[in-house]
Amino acid sequence: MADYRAMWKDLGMNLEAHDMLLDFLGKYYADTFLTQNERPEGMDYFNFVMSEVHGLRIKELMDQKAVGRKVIGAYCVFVPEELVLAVDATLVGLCAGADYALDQVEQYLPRNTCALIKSAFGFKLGGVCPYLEATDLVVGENTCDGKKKAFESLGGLIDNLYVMDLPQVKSEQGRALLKAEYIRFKEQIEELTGVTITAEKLKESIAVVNAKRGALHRLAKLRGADPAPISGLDALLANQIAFFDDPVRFTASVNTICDELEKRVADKVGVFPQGTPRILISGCPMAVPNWKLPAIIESCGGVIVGEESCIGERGCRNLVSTAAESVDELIDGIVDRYFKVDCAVFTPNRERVEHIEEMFQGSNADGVIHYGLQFCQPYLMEAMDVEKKLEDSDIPVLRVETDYGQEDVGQLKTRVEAFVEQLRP
Ligand code: BJ8
Repeated sequence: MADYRAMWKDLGMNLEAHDMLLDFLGKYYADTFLTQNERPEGMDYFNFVMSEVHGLRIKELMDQKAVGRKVIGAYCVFVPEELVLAVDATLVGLCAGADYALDQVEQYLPRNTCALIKSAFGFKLGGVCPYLEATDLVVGENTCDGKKKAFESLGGLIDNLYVMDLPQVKSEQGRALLKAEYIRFKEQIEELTGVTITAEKLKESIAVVNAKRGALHRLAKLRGADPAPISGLDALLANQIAFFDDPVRFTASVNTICDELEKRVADKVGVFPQGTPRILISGCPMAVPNWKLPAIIESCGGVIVGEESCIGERGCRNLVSTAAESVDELIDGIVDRYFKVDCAVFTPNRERVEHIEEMFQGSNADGVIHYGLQFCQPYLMEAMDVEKKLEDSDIPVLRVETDYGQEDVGQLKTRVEAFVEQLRP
């Protein structure tokens, strides 16, 4: 990797702590991903992206900023990339999947806060996230109670926080709130960038994001084959990278790997033997480098064939209609698309179970592992109902509650191994 230390220093990062983090990440990535068998050649691109995740990609963002392009960061899939691209800005995901500076974090957040929120604070307090430091605007959102209150505290640590209010009920009023908030956000980013969104620009950006989601869907569908042409770890990685890579380049890279996978499917080439127990993961999002559970599943004799998660199907299903002429009508299309996101913060949230069943069938899965982050009330509470309904449909389910720590790896392995065995014919 080139020397980016001057850039990181300019961003105000803690260089020593960051060196240690990159060292850990590099080793963890190599042990988890590079040791897999039969990886598609197309994964070389994603290996490269990961090797430069805090380097070249940040340099690209800094180069864009140098010519006036703004960088907007977000913690939730409800922040519409279509609007961000339409003001000639770049959207990056800020969620993190590793514990960091926990002692400092617990001076701001109670211990019983989910790891995803704690991690966001840890990366800020530890000075190790160049994405956060590169942003011109950080978008928080009122979803779960944890995030809602955490953004109040985060506002004291950064000076560019904007909070989006989001509905929790799929009613007419809920839809009206979402539309009002998207219009408020549009005005905010128009002011930030000095660019006024036109119908033409918005159509173009919708097409870019639709193409990205379309490519991820193509990838998701190919995983329905037996033998699975790509590991769950690699497919998850592509979904994770979708949150910070350049969208056009990313789409092309996913389509390239899909071409290769199509051939594999036709030739019946897989990463695991035909008949390997197939698992659908459902639940909380898994941000980089949260690979713990997927790595356990695939080292215990299972293959992951889908993620019902915001970093997965929930985040990329449904496209925005471009069959409209005015900005307002196009925004209606955006609202229609995002209003279908079945996050557990909604009540009631019946579509989610229906959707898990649909994915279970579509991916030819044999069982579902519900992944809930410790202290995540929305998903942990919803998990009980999900489990019951899936079992009523004779779908085997394993409910897992964990965090970003490694202490429970042994116990998780034992449970996952037993579940995978149960799925064998
Ligand atoms: S749309 S899932 S990205 S809110 S894990 S912080 S819910 S306590 S991440 Fe999410 Fe948007 Fe919903 Fe998706 Fe709270 Fe749970 Fe923590 Fe969570």
